[in-house]
Amino acid sequence: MSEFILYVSSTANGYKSIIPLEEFGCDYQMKTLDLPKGEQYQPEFMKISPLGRIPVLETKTDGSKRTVYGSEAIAIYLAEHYQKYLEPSGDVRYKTLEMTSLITSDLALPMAVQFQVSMLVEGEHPAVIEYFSGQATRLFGNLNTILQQRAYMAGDDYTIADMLAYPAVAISALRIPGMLDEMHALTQWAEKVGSRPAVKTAMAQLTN
Ligand SMILES: N[C@@H](CCC(=O)N[C@@H](CS)C(=O)NCC(=O)O)C(=O)O
Repeated sequence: MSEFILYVSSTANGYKSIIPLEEFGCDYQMKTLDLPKGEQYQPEFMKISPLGRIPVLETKTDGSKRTVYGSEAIAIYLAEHYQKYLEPSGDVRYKTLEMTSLITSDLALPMAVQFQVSMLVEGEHPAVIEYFSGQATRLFGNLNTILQQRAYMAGDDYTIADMLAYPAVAISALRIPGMLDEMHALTQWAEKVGSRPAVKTAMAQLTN
């Protein structure tokens, strides 16, 4: 039996958990949920996912069964378990946590609203889509500015913040055509992160 089970779907938030599992060399198994069918609201899944959402990581590595919901919490859990890619204390630790939170909340919000209003809400809502696309463009632009000043999201070294940011740039950002065209630091960072063997393996999952 695998050490970890990841309940996941083929979405940017799903890949935000597959990348850390690959980077830490975990022995894991994936259980995919069909979100349009509503499998995430099954009572059994709701017991381990407080909002009925993916991703959820399940493990018995620490003795008793543990479940962790959410890409940020999963990345922090794995980083602390393997003691890698998140400093145990000090400035870089808190810069890493600042960036993981920013990426999974501030940046994820306009992309999620933009997706839901274009794909899930009935009718045409151009003003809402334009507003949230503008918000996303501003925040991705802020990431670009940050990466003009440092090699990785939290400083000189690759951390869990880069693992969480990559799917936002490689998947979510593409929904706004041309947005990244002038964001050279961000696109160069994405090429560097995307060429990591673990990231390549992670991004090749769930494609069938
Ligand atoms: N903050 C969470 C967000 C997770 C999330 O939005 N999951 C979505 C898929 S990308 C979901 O499961 N939606 C199903 C639903 O709400 O019914 C994270 O970063 O992992």
